[in-house]
Amino acid sequence: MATKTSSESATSNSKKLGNEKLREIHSLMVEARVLEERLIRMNKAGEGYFWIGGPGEEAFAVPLGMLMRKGEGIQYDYLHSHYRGSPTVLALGGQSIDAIRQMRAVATDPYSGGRNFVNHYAIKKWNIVPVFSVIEAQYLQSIGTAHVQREKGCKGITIVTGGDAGTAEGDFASALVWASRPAGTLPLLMIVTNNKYGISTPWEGQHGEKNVADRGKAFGIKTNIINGNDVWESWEALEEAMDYVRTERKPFLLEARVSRLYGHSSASGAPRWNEEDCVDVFEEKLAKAKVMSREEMKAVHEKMTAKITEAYKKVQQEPFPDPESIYNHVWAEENGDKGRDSFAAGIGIDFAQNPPPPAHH
Ligand SMILES: Cc1ncc(C[n+]2csc(CCOP(=O)(O)OP(=O)(O)O)c2C)c(N)n1
Ligand SMILES: [Mg+2]
Repeated sequence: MATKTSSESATSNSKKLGNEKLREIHSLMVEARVLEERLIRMNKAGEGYFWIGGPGEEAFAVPLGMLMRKGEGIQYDYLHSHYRGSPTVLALGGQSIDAIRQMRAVATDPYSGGRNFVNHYAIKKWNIVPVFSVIEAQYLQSIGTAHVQREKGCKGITIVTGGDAGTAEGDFASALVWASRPAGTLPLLMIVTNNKYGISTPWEGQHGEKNVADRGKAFGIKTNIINGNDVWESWEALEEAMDYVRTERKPFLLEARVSRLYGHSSASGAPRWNEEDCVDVFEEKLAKAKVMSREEMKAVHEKMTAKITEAYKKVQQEPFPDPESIYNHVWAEENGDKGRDSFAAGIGIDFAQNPPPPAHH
């Protein structure tokens, strides 16, 4: 049997996904990358205290956003994302300017009003649950929305993403148990993007198991391990896993091997690493399959660079939060200040006597 050349398999793959869809994926991947590179530069220039984000996960994270059933409430999919999900948020329709706002911590940041790290999204109208910095706790939180979706017989599913090192946390192990109980299996797609590092600690010294996904097998959970740097492989694996969870109402554990192109975060200096770049890989295949010419790709990069630069300049003119807003959104809206005041009374604090500190900007 003749083996396919990489050009031939790129062509057959492209047919399956369709040229228009491939161009859309390319555009989103480039926008996500240009955005993250701008965020890194902002941090290095002192415009934002900390950077962490998703460059290297685009080939997997863009298809994830495109394939989700987007909307608000339990009939739609929930996303409990980790802090590398910016390509997914863009693919769902999120605006890159909002990430720049959160980076600069301005009041116009719609996710946290300028109060949280960058790439800590929260978009209620699309079921994007607030991202938090405590790693892997999102796996346990995801049990909650998946449980409600199971109880109510919904079409919606719950999707949770996290890193490889975090799977050492008990929260991940508990999520495997809760998702797979035979008396109440959950419609939960558990995703681990494995970049083989937890900050500066390499995978090899920390994991007795060969693959994270293998841990699902002990619980009867369906699993798959894929090359998350490949758009087609990611798309197909996600489609299959989502279909399974949606129709069977059972969990699926998907491990995507990805690159970490700028190290862990600004805490490690965010230098460019010499790892496989999924945008380069994708462009090579698109060119070979004649889906896009190199000139067309260059035009996409230029367009996105101009878009992000314009957004960055706009954000520079936007105000920082009023110090008085420091306690906003800490309590559920219906409790408002009463929630704050009864909490304060409980611990013996009078907020009127302890106003927020003055602004330092
Ligand atoms: C509960 C908890 N422990 C430790 C940390 C510090 N911390 C932040 S990111 C990180 C490593 C995460 O590695 P991994 O899960 O592989 O995700 P990656 O950053 O590689 O995508 C650690 C230990 C934290 N944020 N929360
Ligand atoms: Mg990792």
